[in-house]
This record gives sequence, C-alpha cells and structure tokens, in this order.
Amino acid sequence: MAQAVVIIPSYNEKENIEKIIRKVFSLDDNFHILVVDDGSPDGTAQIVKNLTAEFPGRLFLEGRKGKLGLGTAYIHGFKWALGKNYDFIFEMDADFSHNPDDLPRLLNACKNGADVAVGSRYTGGGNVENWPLNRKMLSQFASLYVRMILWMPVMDPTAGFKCYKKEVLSKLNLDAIRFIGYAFQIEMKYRAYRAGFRVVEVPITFIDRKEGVSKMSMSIFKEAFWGVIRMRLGKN
Ligand SMILES: Nc1nc2c(ncn2[C@@H]2O[C@H](COP(=O)(O)OP(=O)(O)O)[C@@H](O)[C@H]2O)c(=O)[nH]1
Ligand SMILES: [Mg+2]
Repeated sequence: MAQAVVIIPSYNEKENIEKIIRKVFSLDDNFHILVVDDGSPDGTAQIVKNLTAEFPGRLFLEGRKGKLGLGTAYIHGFKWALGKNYDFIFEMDADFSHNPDDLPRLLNACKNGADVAVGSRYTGGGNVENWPLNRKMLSQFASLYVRMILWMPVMDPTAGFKCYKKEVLSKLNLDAIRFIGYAFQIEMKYRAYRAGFRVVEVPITFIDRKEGVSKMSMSIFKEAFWGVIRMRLGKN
C-alpha cells in the first residue's frame, strides 16, 4: 500500500507541536509524521519524544544541533523519507498556518497526475487570513517578482505546503540545494519544473499562526530576493 509521510520542521513550537501531530493522526488517511527539530530551546523535541510511545511506527523525530534553517531541515527529512521508501512526501509547517485537513486533497492531486502538488494561496480559490498587511504585500510582491524572473507558471512560488511523489525527490540533486528560507521553496519548485515534472496548484487557505513566534526574518527575504536572480542565471 502506498505510504505517505508528512515532514514537519520545528523550531520553538512547544505550543503547537502536540496539537498538530494529533490533528494529522486524527485524519482518515494513514499519514506518518517526521518532525525535524533543530534543538529547540523550548523543549519541542521532548514533547515529540514523549508522543512517539503513543504512535509507534507512525511518528518519528530527527533532532539536529542548532538552528540550521527550514531548507536544510527539509533536505534532511527528504533523504530520511527516501531511505524508508515513502511514496508520497509532504512539507507542512507546525503552526496550523497550513491546515492538515488539506493533506488528503494534496495527496489526491498526486494520485491523479501531479508530480508535485502545491497548497496555493494565490491560485483560484486560494486565500490568506489574519496576516498583517505588510506580510500580505511582501508575499504578493515576492510571487510576482519570482514569476517575472523565472517565468515559472506557479502563482504561489514561495508556498511551503506541498506533496511530492518520491520520484521527484529521488531525481533532483538534493545536495545542490543551498538555500534555507523562502528561496528553498522557490528552488524546489523551479528544479522540479525544469526537470519536466508536473507542478499542480491546489487552492488552500493560509491562516496566520495563533501561537508561538514566526521565524521569518529580513535575511530570509534577502536570500530569496538575490537567490531568484542566481537561479535565473543558473548560478545556484
Ligand atoms: N528545523 C527547523 N525548523 C524551522 C526553522 N525555521 C523555521 N522552522 C519551522 O518552519 C515552519 C515555518 O516557519 P514560520 O516561522 O512559521 O514561518 P512563517 O510562516 O513564514 O512566518 C515552522 O514549523 C517553524 O517551526 C529552522 O531553522 N529549523
Ligand atoms: Mg508560520
């Protein structure tokens, strides 16, 4: 039977991590979860460790020393998931900005022709709720900027809620991916698209986190701004 794993990167998510794990396991589909935690000072990893006894064979934790960036957390998780031969591999945030109820819709899109299914805020039917105006404008600007430079037919190139068929991740050279923030999200879609894979957008509603603190920073924004130009020039 095809098996799916949801990779959740976490840094200081003690308010969210148990709730999001229980929410995913409450779904009908038999999703597994891998949490990649970067030594969160708030004890997120210990919460996950305590839960693994309750969900044997379904909940896994990979701990890393120090905050190394969302992108490298996913690369670590992808390699782990490919090593265990999962058929469908998801990216999902820990803070409920991505609604776990949308996981089956992304899975279905991958079972019906998509190689990469993207939970999209900016395709028809997509939406963003409760985000401050500056974040909304920054994100819309980023999407337009990326489309103008990369000519990639994806309305939400910085989206971080996705399902990959394992064939995509095993084909891409994961060791060549350097970016850690939004640029990582753009680069993964761009490399999949350039490799001829079908990247399909599925409308979702993204809701600003209610608990914990965002790790978004100006350096992440700058990395993406210049990173896109490097991608265009094939220098990344
Ligand atoms: N392992 C790991 N996870 C991270 C890191 N930075 C952010 N995350 C996680 O990535 C997800 C998205 O981060 P978030 O701060 O919500 O970004 P925002 O939604 O753009 O404000 C959350 O689950 C974070 O805990 C990191 O350096 N390492
Ligand atoms: Mg968030």
